[in-house]
Amino acid sequence: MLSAAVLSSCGIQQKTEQTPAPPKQERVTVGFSQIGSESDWRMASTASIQQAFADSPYTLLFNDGQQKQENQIKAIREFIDQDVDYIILDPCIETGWDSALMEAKEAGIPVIVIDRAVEVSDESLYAAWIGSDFYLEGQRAMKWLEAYLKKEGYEEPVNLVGIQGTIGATAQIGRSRALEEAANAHEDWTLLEEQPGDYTEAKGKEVMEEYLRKYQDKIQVVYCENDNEAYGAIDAIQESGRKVGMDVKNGDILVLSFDATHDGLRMALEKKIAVNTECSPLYGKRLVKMIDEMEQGELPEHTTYIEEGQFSTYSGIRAVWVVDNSYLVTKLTNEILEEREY
Ligand code: GYE
Repeated sequence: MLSAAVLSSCGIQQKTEQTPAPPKQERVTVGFSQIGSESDWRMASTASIQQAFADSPYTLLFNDGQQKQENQIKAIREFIDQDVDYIILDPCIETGWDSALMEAKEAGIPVIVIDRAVEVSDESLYAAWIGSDFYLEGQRAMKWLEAYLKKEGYEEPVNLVGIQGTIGATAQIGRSRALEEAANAHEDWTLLEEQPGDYTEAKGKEVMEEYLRKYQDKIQVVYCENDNEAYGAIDAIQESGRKVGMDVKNGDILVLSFDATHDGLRMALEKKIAVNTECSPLYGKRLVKMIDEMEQGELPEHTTYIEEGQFSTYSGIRAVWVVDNSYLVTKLTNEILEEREY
């Protein structure tokens, strides 16, 4: 076969079919600044968003901020330069976003904040926020613990340690606050120490090892601010020769966790995590729907909280009360675990 170059060099004109080009339809482009890939939750959030946009008429530009705010700010500026139609931001920490968001606003690009929140001088700097009530999650965990110890007739003093998330992240602020308040509210509870574990398994393990060295057999409860930290803490406890479990009276260390990812639920089924308070990472479809509506000219809700569950194998607590509301606790089963996709 002769190549086009040879044909043209022989002076033979190639005939190309002249079908009229379809009218150019600009695809709506969405820039997504993700925090990083620190946890199973985060991977599930990324997958949910990428999948939903792949199934949508929109083009998603994805940026991984590697857990650094400066990278996320850079990504926002790049999205502005690329003239995207929307920006989705999951902010690693709450503060420091004013100028980047102002630049997006001036460029006429609506910013949808998801999961963690931003603390800005002017709420009109972003179009909408959708995420979890992290303080409530923490309160539910603490209320469950209180009810559990009571039901089990545990009357000794309780020493707790906290492994926090990334300091300054909304999820950390809310969950730590709930722990601190609950410890203050119970005379016989002592919060021995809190340290950040950055939501990672490695850091969770490191912090727990330090706690075990420092406090030895004084610890009854460890409050992990996500599942990956809990996996690390569980490892550290088991390696130290102590047992994780729910039999606090006989020296088990009781582990509380958040997220309720598949592995987190599996460990709850094995009673290594006493109660796992859910935090949903499934933002994808909600975001596509929100953009569909905004494309139709609708204004999104400025603030939306996601409803979440709580799981334990312990059937003695059906619900916990926080202020005036009661929240169901789901008895964890194999079927629930099997249904959990992330
Ligand atoms: O709990 C943790 C993740 O912001 C709610 O971040 C999210 C938290 C989640 O790394 O696993």
